[in-house]
Amino acid sequence: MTMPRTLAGRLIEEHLVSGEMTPGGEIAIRIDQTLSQDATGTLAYLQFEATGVDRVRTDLSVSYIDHNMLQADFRNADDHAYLQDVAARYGVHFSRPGNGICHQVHLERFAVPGASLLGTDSHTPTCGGMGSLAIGCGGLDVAVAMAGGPYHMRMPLVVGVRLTGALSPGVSAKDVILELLRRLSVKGGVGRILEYHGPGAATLTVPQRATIANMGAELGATTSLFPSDEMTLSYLATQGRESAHVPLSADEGASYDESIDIDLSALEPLVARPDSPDDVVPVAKVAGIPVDQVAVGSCTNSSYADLVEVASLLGGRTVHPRVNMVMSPGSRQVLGQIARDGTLADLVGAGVRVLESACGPCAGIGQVPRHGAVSVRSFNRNFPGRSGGLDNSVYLASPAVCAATALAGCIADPRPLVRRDAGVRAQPPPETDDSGIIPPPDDPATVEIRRGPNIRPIPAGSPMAESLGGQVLIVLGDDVSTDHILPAGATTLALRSNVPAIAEHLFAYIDGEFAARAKSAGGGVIVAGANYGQGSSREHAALAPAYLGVGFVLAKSFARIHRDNLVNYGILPLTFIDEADCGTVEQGQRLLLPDARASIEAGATQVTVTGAERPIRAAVGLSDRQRGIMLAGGLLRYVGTAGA
Ligand code: MIC
Ligand code: SF4
Repeated sequence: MTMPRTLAGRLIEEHLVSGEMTPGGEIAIRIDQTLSQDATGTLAYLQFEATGVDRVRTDLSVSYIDHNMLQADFRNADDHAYLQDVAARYGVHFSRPGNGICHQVHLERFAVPGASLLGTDSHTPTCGGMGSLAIGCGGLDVAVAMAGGPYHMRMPLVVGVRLTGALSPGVSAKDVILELLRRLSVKGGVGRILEYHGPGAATLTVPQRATIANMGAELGATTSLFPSDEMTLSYLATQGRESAHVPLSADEGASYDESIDIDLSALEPLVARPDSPDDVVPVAKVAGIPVDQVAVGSCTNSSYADLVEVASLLGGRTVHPRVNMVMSPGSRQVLGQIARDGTLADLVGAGVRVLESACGPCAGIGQVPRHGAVSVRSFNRNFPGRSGGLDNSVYLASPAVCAATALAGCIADPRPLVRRDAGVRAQPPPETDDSGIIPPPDDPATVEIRRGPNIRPIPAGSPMAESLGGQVLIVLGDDVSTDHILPAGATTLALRSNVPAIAEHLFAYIDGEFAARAKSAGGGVIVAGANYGQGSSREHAALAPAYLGVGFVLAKSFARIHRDNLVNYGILPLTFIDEADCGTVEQGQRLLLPDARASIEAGATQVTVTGAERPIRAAVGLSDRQRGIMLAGGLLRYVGTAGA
């Protein structure tokens, strides 16, 4: 008799290409769909071109333009033109600027229950709300998947999150995931898939599930997954895609590696305080703090139902004079829906500033608030500097809390505003809009690819040296995010296709001298605490240090995507075996790994780093394949020599 399987276990098994499904072991899975966005996409497609494959080998690949839309100069538009041409040339659907945020549009128009989806963005698990096995990673891994290669990862633990009860009025799906962040922290999901089940899960709509799955990224989870059920079918029906529906759930009696219970009825509105998504408190604890900016949108909370709820809570009143309130609809389709049913007019009438369907202020791309501002956002991240200014205090909350706050001028509980007769629609009206999606042409050979001057070749890696090491360039604490390593925001986004230029911005908010120091030292070493590289999938946070000659990063632990990106670009991730050693390392010391190459070739699981107060034992933790990648000098060289 076969063992009852969790839904995650079943979907992984159905896509398994190699490896044993033992937690922690390396597995490879077949990828059905990929998505990319412009900020990470140019690198991904440059790398795809380098594979020499003449057409993507997935069932579906979509290239979205949603991040860098300001077009402050020619560089963004050059990236857009390159991405449009390369999509046409290689058989990729192209989602035009203005069509919406990749995760929202993918959920609406393309996500399929049971399919695997790999995306060049950390919030790709949003489509787990649809029952898709959706995983975020660096662009190079997606390039390999588009070329027909499988995706390699460590088999995660499967955590069953059993939901009971139902959300009370004024309490949102956002509060479910904030509650999990409160309980588990930004490290709590690392090496895990969160699988939601139970009677409470059945009460949630697909957009609500997508909000929860989206922000599982902030837990560090590999992905989050909901069953595909009647709710999924009714959502797909609104998208004219009923035929994509397959019922999916865990087998009866399936057992989870770990279990969590949440009673939805017991939840209250929650808020994450600055500067981390896991610093979560009940709204009552921060109520009354004066607020300068309220922003609703992002891939977490920009669905039709979210925006209708905001309009309903604003209820014909005007936002407080102190507050600048902005709203970005998740997709052109959502914008069309709220335009047609009058919601947009209500929002505009309330004094809300309407932005394009794009990421916008979520990653500091416009709408940077005033010096010292307090901003309350329906977004997913509030790491320092992400709003575009280091001196802002950013709180994360549901669209309902955002609406109540905008009216009050200070952080406020939405529950007193909820009207019984509000009649907020659970699902969007059945109107679809694919006018912003350009399918690939039948005759791609004739497509000429426009490459602007800012699109620079990716620096080639080189095979791993006999020894690694050098000056300790920086010593960092716990939970350093990729926003700390390589800031988001309009300035750096324009440089995403230009590695030498973007490398100048490494650690800009923490240590403005980093790039200069690394250059004058001819490279070196980074030392960090736990969960190094959490957050965004931007591989520039690995590629730029590699470009400046960083040979290894020694940390207490790593976030999944960043660790893989380091390996993919030939930087050796090492972990302290005795975490106390971390405190003995000082900036400016010279750390050395004398027989690095020989140790990796020999399959060493531990190495000794010299040069600090005392020798440091460090764990290597690479799979055989990753050793091959390290020795070759990065994934692209490895694929060229050993095959994916
Ligand atoms: C983010 O939310 O930080 C981003 C910007 O979407 C990133 C991708 C990137 O840096 O381009 C992510 O989440 O992976
Ligand atoms: Fe865009 Fe923000 Fe979502 Fe990243 S988290 S994809 S920047 S909306």
